[in-house]
Amino acid sequence: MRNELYIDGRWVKPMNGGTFHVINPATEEIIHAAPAASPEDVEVAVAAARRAFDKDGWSRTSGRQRAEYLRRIASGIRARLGELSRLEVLDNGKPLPEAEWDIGDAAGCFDYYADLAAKLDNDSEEEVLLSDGRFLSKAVKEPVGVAGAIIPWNYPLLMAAWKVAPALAAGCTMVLKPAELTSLTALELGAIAEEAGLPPGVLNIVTGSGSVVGQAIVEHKDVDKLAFTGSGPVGSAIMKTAARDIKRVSLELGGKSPFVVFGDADIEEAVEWIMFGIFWNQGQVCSATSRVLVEASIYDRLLARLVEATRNIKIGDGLEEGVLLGPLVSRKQHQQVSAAIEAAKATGATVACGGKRPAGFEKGYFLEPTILVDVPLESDAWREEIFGPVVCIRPFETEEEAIELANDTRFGLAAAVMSSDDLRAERVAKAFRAGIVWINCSQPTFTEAPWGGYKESGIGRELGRWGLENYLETKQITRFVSEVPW
Ligand code: TXE
Repeated sequence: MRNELYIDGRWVKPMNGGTFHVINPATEEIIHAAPAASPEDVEVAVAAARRAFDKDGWSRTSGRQRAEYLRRIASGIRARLGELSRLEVLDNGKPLPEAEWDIGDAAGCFDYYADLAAKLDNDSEEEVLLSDGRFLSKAVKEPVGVAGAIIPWNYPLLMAAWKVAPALAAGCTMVLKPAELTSLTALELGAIAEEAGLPPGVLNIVTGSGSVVGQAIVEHKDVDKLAFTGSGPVGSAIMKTAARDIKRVSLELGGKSPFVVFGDADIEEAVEWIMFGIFWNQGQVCSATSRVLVEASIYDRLLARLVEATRNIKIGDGLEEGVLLGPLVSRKQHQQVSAAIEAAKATGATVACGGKRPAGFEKGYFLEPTILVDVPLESDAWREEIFGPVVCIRPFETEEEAIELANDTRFGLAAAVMSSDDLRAERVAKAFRAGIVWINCSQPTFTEAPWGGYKESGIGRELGRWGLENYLETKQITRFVSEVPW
């Protein structure tokens, strides 16, 4: 485990010598003292990124050259998949198979953007047809500059990959700040970038608190673009500060995503997808389908099966074989989610199963997977993101009512529908006001497909070619070619 920051291609101690504790959420043990950067460290990191972009010429390298580095980073991640996955479990708590999945995906993300970087060599210029024949015009894609990335703790390395890979592919340089709860694998990414021979300053990794290190990145005049994934209030504050010098922003914030199950859906399959949609990663997923709406005709049967299956979920340390639900990431998260369950009960909701610390777990931030019914529509439990293994479920009578209930939220990240009637599923998918919609499934995520939210769930899209666009500017170059005077 590393105790230095990765700045300008070197490993350095924070200037003020600061550290913070890394806690294993399964045991509550302090496992490491991670480096706490200061605003002065951010200053050096941004200066290095600026120099690498402007003077050292990363922005002028060919896409093919950048693709080489990205592929080497992908191989570096794959070569250390086992070690990185274990670190992720120690830091975040998730079950090991989930961590392995994430790390493999992170490597895939670098490979994918390597391909797009190479393609940019041919795709970055596009002829623009003008009505005035005296001129020739083209639109040219160029990297936006120095990007600052601030990421959350639920998918530590994967969220870093979602931002670092497209930024570097586009020709941007970057200062990355992981969440203070999960810094370990982000620092390892620095070591992998170093081994890949990435030029100094192209990727800088500064760990520490949001209000100090994150804020310093957000406020820095030499940062051209900010990419953030995290809570709504912090996203909103970042957008406000970014407005001061018109920084580009992309934000991926929370959600309260609905899952609509019609009476003609297969109940067993629906139960599987609902569980995947809310209990994977302990429900700490921005797109978690936390509000389930079930057609009244199958509601009782589906609820009974869901409760039965949920009670069978094996809870434990993420490193233990067969565990499907690990601890929440931190004491604070455990307290918040537990408080949300208590508040739901106080508003009249009933706990159909779960709702408390599991028996036999005195230590660790463990919480039973929880199903809430009779949740009032105006209550926080129905309207606010809980970000834990807690699902609210209620019946509906008509398609119209289901759509209305699904869209009655200030969020719009994801939504899902299950029905054996393809036309209906397609109709409902189109009616959802959400950036990601799943039909007859929930949560599958693809590096190639756009990811991002409507409404208060964010702005901009990550992944796919849309993710690359986040880090590109479009320049018009027009040439006068006519003999004819003006
Ligand atoms: O988020 P924060 P937290 C939601 C979820 C969760 C809640 C709180 O509901 O319960 O947010 O989680 C950095 N300037 N999501 O407190 O604070 C911080 O260091 C710059 C949804 O962990 O938003 C971290 O790196 N940066 C979400 C990152 O922001 C600041 C994933 C996210 O932390 C900062 C995580 C500041 N002033 C939480 N303050 C999703 N969309 O997936 C904090 N940070």
